[in-house]
Amino acid sequence: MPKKKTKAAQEIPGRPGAEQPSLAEPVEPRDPLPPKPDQRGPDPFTATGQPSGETGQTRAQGGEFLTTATGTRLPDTDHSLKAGPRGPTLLRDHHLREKITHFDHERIPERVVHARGAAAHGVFRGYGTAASLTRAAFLAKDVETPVFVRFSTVLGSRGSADTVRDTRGFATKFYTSEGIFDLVGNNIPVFFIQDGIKFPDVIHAGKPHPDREIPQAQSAHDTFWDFVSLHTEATHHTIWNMSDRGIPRSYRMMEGFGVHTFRLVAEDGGTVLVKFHWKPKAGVHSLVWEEAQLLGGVDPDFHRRDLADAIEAGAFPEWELGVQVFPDSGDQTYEGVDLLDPTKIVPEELAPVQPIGLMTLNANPVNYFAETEQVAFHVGHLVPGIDVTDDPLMAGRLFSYLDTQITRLGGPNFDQLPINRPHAPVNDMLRDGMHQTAVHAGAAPYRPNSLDGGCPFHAPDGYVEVPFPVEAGERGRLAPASFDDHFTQPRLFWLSLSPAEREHVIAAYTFELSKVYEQAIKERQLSVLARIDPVLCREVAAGLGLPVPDGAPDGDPQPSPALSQVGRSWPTAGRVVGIVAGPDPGTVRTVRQAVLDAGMVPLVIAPAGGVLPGEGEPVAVQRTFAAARSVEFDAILVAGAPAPAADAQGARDAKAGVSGGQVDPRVTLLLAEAYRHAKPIGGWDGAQEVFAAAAIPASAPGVVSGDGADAVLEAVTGLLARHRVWERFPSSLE
Ligand code: HDE
Repeated sequence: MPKKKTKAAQEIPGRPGAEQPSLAEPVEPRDPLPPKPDQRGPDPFTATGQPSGETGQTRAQGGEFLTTATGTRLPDTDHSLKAGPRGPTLLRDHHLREKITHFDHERIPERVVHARGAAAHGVFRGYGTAASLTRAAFLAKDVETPVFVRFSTVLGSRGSADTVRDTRGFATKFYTSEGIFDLVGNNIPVFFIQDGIKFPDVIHAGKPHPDREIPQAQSAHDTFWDFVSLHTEATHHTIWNMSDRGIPRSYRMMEGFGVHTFRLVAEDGGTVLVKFHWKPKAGVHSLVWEEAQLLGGVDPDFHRRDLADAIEAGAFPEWELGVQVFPDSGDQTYEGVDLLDPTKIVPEELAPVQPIGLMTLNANPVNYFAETEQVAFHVGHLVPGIDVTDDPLMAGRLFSYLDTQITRLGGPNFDQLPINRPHAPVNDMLRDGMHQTAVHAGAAPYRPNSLDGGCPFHAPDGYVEVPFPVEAGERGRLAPASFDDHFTQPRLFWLSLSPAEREHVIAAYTFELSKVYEQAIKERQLSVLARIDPVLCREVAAGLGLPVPDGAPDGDPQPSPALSQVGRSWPTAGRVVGIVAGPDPGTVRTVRQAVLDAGMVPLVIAPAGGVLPGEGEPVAVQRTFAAARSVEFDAILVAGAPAPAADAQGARDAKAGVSGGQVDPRVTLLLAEAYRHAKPIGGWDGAQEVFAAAAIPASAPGVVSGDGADAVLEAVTGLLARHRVWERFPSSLE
C-alpha cells in the first residue's frame, strides 16, 4: 500500500511520482501509475485535428506486464538469450535486438538554437479589447484557447545550465478554433540582426569556438565579441543581454516580445500595425550575476524546476498579452521609428501596451520528449486576422522554422505529432512521407477533382495575405537608410536604467570582455561603448585596464522609464522563502503556514533531514544545512538561533573552518550570501546573534528583527514585493 502523504509533503512540490513508493520492490502486477495531478499531456486530437476521445491513460503505455514493441508479453528482460549461463549470447534474441536497437536511436538532433528549454500547458482568455482590430477568433471576448508555452535559452546545448547570461525564448502555441497561431518571441524586444541572412553569422559567433567547443552557453568569448563589435546593428540587443534582462530570476518573471511588427486585419478589412508584448503578473525580475553563476553549479535546472514547482504548488504563472498599436499609414514608421527594423523598440510612453488577453499556465507536461522536445513552432503558423510585415528578419524566419523541423523531427509530418496537432479540422492534401500517422481516405488529393466530390473546397473566410502596396525599386541586396542608426536606442536603454541597473551593465561588459583574449576586440568594443555612453565606456575601460577611446554618443534620446525593472511593487505569490529552524518548532510551524497562506513557497532548513523534533503536527525539513544554498530562496527567515549541526566539521564540507563556533558555518554562509544579493532577511528569538555571526548589521536596510514571527514575516513580504533591497547596492553613479 502506498503511504498516505503528510500534509507538509503534499504542499512542497518536486516529488517524482503520483504515489509514494513502497520500501520493498513491488510484486503485485498493476497498471502503470497515472500522471501527477499537476500534469497534463497534449489535448486529445487526431493527426487531422479532430477530437480523438483518447485519454491520457490510453495514449500512454498500459497493461500490467512487460511486452515487446508489438505487444507480446515477456517474462524476463534482465538476461539476454545465451547458450548456457556463460554464453555466448545468441543472435536470435529478438528482444535483446529490439531493446538495444531502439535505445541506439533514442536521440534526435537538438534545436540548432534554443536547444535548452522548459514548457507548460495553459489557457489563454481573450478580453475582447482587440475585437475592433482583428478578426482572429481567439482574441474575441472570453474565448478560451489552450496554449503550450516553451521557454528557452538561445546558445546552450540541451544539457546546459539555465541561468547563463543569454536571451530567453518565449514561444507560445495557441490551439485556436481557426488553426494554430504560434507567437515565437523572446524576452528581449529587439534582435541582433536586421536581416534573416545574418542569422547563421550571429549564431556561429555566439556558439562555442569550433576548435575546442568552449565556452558552453555563453557570450563571454572572442568570437561573439568579435562579431558584435564589427556588426554594430547588434549593439542594442547586446546591451539588453548585458543588463539584468540577460539573467532572469524565473521564466515566470520575464516579459515576452513578438519583436517584429505584425499587421492585424479586422472583420471589415481595416488594418493596423502592432507589436506583441507579454507582461508577467509577477513583475519582471532578475538574478544578480553571482547568484546566476552559483546556480549554474548548485542547480543548473533552476528555471526549469522553478516553473514546474510553481505550477505544481498551484501558483500558476500569468501574463497579459498586450499590443502597441500603430496606424497602418503606408510608410510603416511610428514617431520616427522604422517599424520594419527589428533592432528598434517603440517606447511604451509613446505607444502604451493595451492588454488584449490573459494567459495562465496551469499544467506541467507529462513527458518532456513528447511535448517539450517535439513541439515545433513556426512563425508561419498564422490565423485569419494576423499577418506578418516585410521585416527582412521575419522573412528569414518564415523559411527557417519549417525547414529546421525536417531535420530535427525526421520528416515533413511533424505537425501530426500529438503536441503539434491543431484543434481545427485539417484537409491539406499533403500526403505520405516519413512517419505519416493519418490514414487518409479518398482517391483525389488534388484540386480540382470530381472523384472526391470536389473536396476540399477553397474557404471563402480563409486566411488572406493582406494586399499591401510594394515599393517599386531596383532589385539588389539592400537595406533602407533608417537601418543605419545603431546607437540611439542602446543609449535610450542605458539612460532608462536606475543607477544600480547601470552598475550591473558595466559589470557585465567588464566580465565578458575580460574573458576575451584578443586586445583588438576589446578595444573595438570599447569604441562601440563610447557611442552609447561616456560613463559606461570609461568604467568598462578602467576594468579592462585599457585607455578610453575617442567617440561620443550622437544625442540624448528621451529615456523610457518602463524599461527599468526597479521602483515598482509586485505580487509575491510563488516566491520561495527559506526558514532556518531554531530551537522552537512551534514558531517554524506557524510561520511556515503563514508563508503558505500568503501564496508563497516555504522551505524549512534544519540541521538534519526528516521532521523537526518536538510536539504537535510534524514539520517536514526540506533542506538540511548541508544541502541548502542561499540562491534558491527569495528571502530568508531565521526562527531563533539554531545550534551548529553535528556535521559542521570543517574537514567534512570544507567551507567551515570554524567548528565549535556558536553558529553553524553553513547558516552563516547562507545569510551572508542572501545579504550580499540584497535579499530580505528576517528573524526573531535570538536571530540577531546569527546575523552578527554573518557580519550583517542589524540596522542594515532590509534586515528585520523583532519578537514576533508574524510582524517579521509581514515586513519581509513587503520587502519582497520590490524583489530586492535595492538600497544595499550603493552606486557610484547616483
Ligand atoms: Fe528563431 N529559430 N530564428 N528567433 N527562435 C528557432 O526553430 C531563426 C529569431 C525563437 O521553443 C529554430 O524550431 C532564424 C527571433 C525561439 O522550440 C530555427 C532567425 C526570435 C525559438 C530558428 C531567427 C526568435 C526559436 C531552431 C533570423 C524572437 C525556440 C529550432 C531570421 C522574436 C522555439 C526551431 C522553441 C527557434 C531560426 C530569429 C525566437 C532554426 C533563421 C528574432 C523562441 O528555425
